[in-house]
Amino acid sequence: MTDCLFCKIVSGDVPATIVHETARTVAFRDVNPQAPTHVLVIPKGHYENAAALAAADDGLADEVLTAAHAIAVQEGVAEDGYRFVFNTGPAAGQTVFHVHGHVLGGRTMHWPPG
Ligand code: DGP
Repeated sequence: MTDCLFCKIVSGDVPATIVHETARTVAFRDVNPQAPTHVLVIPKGHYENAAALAAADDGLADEVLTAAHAIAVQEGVAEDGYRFVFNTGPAAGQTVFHVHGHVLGGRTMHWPPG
């Protein structure tokens, strides 16, 4: 999608700090980190939200999940624990409508989230 910020990160038109990449996923550091580790994992293809990604039903959602755990290991937060969050829809706080999972770690997380 030409008008999508994260599609522009995939294409290299918008710079980002890439920390992990596979054939169909890419992960980069969040510009406004909420934890010592805050990485966004996305499919390279454009899907509006987690529901659309799940509906793709071609294993891509699994690849995003697998990438998230690989990032947590790479960032050194897997052992202590990390959070993997998809804000899905405006009421949940989604502001960028190219599906992205937040990998958050490196500090104690609280529940319930705000
Ligand atoms: P969400 O609120 O779940 O849609 O999360 C969107 C995230 O995207 C938010 O944590 C900030 C991040 N973000 C927004 N613009 C940019 C950008 O240009 N570069 C990077 N690296 N992250 C961005």
